[in-house]
Amino acid sequence: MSIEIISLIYGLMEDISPRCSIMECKSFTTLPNMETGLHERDRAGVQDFVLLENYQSDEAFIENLKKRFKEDLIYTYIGQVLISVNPYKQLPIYSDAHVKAYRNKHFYEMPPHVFAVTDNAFRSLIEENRGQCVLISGESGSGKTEASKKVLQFIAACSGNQTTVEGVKDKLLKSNPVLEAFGNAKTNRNDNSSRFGKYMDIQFDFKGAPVGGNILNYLLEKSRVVAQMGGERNFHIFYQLLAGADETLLQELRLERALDRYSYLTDGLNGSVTSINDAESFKQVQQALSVIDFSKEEQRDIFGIVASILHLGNIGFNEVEGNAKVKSRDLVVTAARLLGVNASELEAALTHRTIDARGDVVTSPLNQELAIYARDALSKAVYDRLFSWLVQRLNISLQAKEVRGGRNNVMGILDIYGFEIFQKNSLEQFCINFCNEKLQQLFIELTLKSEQDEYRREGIEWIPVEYFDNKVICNLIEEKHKGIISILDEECLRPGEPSDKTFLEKLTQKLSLHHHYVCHEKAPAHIKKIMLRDEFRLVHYAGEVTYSVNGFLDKNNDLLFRDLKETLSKAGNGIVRSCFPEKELRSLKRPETAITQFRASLNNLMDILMCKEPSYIRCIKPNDLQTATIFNDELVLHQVKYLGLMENLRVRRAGFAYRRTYDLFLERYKPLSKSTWPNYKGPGGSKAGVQQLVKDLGWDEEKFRVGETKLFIRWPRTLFDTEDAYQAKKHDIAAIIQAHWKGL
Ligand code: AOV
Ligand code: MG
Repeated sequence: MSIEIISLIYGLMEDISPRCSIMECKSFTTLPNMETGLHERDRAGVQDFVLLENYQSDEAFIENLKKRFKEDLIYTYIGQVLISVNPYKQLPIYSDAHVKAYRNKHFYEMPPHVFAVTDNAFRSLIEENRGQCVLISGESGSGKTEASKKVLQFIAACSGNQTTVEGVKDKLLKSNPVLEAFGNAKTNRNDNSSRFGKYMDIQFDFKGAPVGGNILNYLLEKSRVVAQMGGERNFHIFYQLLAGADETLLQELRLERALDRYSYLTDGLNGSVTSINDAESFKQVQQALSVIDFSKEEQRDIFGIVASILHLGNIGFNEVEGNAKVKSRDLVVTAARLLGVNASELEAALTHRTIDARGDVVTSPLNQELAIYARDALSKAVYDRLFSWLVQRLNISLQAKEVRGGRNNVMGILDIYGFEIFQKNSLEQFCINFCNEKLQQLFIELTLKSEQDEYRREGIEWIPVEYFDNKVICNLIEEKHKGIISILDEECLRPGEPSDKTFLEKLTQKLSLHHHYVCHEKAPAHIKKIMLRDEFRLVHYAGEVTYSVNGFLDKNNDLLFRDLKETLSKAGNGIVRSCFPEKELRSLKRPETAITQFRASLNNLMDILMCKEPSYIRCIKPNDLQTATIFNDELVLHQVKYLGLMENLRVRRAGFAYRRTYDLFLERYKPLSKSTWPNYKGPGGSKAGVQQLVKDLGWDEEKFRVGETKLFIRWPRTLFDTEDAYQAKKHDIAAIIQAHWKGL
């Protein structure tokens, strides 16, 4: 065989470039979506904002989103970033047929969809062995959790179907109703609001079948267990249990169906929510628990804990000579029985406090106020630890039996609580909004900054795009020694009599000159009018939020009296016992404050995400009423602005859709020119080879730029044409080879 034919075969087998694989085995006989987008422009706007003529205009941007929203087209791209507008109604776009249609398609071949983003990420993972993460952001109620479920649905539907894999997929899917029951609640923003952050890794084998998973949970808003704002509810599970449990279970738990019997359920919204069917959800939770192999005993313990909290909430106290006395002992007995602890011991622990000061053990009675505090701290701690236990237990069940894929064969999905502004905002909102700042920072790092940095590095002529970098706000919150978190911790640990008030004074003293911190004294008149003396205000990237410092110190200290911990460490309820290990009592180290733990876990999360290839879903809420069809221009524009979507578009528009290293580009497309086939032999290496090649292909100057190490291509169409030419050539070459073999 001639050398030429051998190298031809070699060239064909070397179907290289992972990223080039977007076009492998694909002849674009159908017009790519970018083109369809152009044709459809009038009816339903453009599918990719990059195609928007008036791309600098806010109005044009909103108009496009709105036009599409009215046609039930809720997804639009900015390049590879997916924008999703919550339709607040079920759309017929998530069927198995849709999954099939999006499977193995090039990103731009089909209309924008969360499935397209997932398929793209999934293929990068399998074909290139690059760890992926899907980052979903947007404010409360914008559709993050729903989007994360669609990602999971797509992966489950299009990956392997052996029995073992089916089992894993089932468990992954069933983990959602369980976590939502215990971790979601109705808020004034969202009937099914996530009150915890969730990062889920799905692990695949080398064939692309899911073999396991792992969930990381972030700071549950546990204060909700004991109190809710007007119009809001406690966590779903309490209502589900009361509505859905059969009579036998209710009896066993000593519960009655009427919600108003329980003090922990009567603070906020007293009753049911039309969008929620608690009884039905309870059945799903029970079924899910069985699929995830929770034993009967574990299930009994779980519901025992939930019921015990309802009973604890009803325990009242009298005060006799400054000492708290339990009002109704039978409630203590019931709660103690469900937790599996001694009733007298629980009663004593609720009304006394033991302090062990270097071996000097002193027990003193609590007054009524402190006893209530102790009771609520107990309920919150038990629920919070039950939640973490559930996540750990799910993880055990999801653990991959045997991992044969690479370490990178992992796809992460991040679904956190969205940015929120309530009437009253406390430490919980502060943490949630801080988390959103960090995520925005990551978006900036990974898209705006890194894109511009690459142009600079490659020496591509470039007009920098201005964007707001929220690092300044992240620093204001988390900078060591100077930030709000440090000031809060310092105040919590300080001897003397620190209080929320002294904390606020310190904040103002140290931060009043900061542009993103507004204190009462220095607030402009119109803000001062609406601010109270115990409040401070932060100018977040997504809007201004006024925080009330009431409770900041308590919540951050997160103190559970030793007597209660001790009682629980001996509990007969196995879950309770494992959640309050004895060794915690023996530890002399002061536990880290709530916010410090949260900051550490967030920074850990950022590290995990930084080393993965991200896909972005930016969710937008069309109105504040949770209803379909209303598109509030002003509300949407606000979100578009703070999500940095206009900057995102400008960077994208000014930039180049694709880039390839010279080596990879040349290796693939060298058959398209005589000067590069079978190898480019001229001076200047692959860079010069590529320059020669594109010249021979007749590319005009506007279509590309020559960087230091990469070729930058402005429009996808250019690449599609080249790929089509390559496919045609490949076909011809294959025919030549076949003829050659026949001739032998
Ligand atoms: P969130 O996760 O972003 O809020 P959700 O995903 O819970 O918001 O969405 C809120 C509600 O909007 C859902 O319960 C659905 O009723 C509806 N919804 C969202 N996306 C879709 C969709 N694609 N199709 C149909 N309905 C949808 V929060 O967890 O509060 O930040 O903390
Ligand atoms: Mg959510």
